[in-house]
Amino acid sequence: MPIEKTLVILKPDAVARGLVGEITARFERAGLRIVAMKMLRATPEQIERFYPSSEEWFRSAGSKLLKAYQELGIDPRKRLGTDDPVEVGHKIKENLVKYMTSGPIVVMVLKGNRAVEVVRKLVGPTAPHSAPPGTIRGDYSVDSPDLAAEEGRVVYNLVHASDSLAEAEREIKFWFREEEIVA
Ligand code: IDP
Ligand code: MG
Repeated sequence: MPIEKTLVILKPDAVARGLVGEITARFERAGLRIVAMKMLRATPEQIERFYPSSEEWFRSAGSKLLKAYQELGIDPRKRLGTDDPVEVGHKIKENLVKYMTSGPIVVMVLKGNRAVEVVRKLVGPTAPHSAPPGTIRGDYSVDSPDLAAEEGRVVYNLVHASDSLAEAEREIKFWFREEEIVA
């Protein structure tokens, strides 16, 4: 069945900038249906459990940041106290928790043909500075990993969207009870 459900989170920067309506309208305009939606203030524990905690995720996230630091000429041991990719990955997760709990968020389930892929396409790639025009991240932000690294935070990129159908199923269950999703 190509009809899928996917999870979208409007992150604290999207809410703070008053972009909830505009971003949501883009999904609706493309033909996706909202089947669940709520605003909440996430706890650090929730965000900690929501994002992956595998060694593989820590290593990959840490390696990406170490590369950005190297290009900027920043010494990761001075800035983060370590240059071990896995330990750096843990620091990124801490910063992700700080970002995602810094203000209210809007969590929603979108339904439609190939919803997972279509939503990722509308959202655009992780780093807003290189996200193409027409995507949400490209149209509403100029943030980049190097600027974020310099300021000791994660990239502010407005939106979370599930990356695969399996991830979407887990993430929808994480935020919504079955009876909160309309048929
Ligand atoms: P995604 O949101 O595009 O799926 P993920 O790799 O799942 O990206 O990372 C989760 C979030 O962590 C990103 O949306 C972004 O806020 C932050 N992040 C990921 N990679 C980096 C990075 O290299 N530098 C800074 N922040 C990052
Ligand atoms: Mg992701």
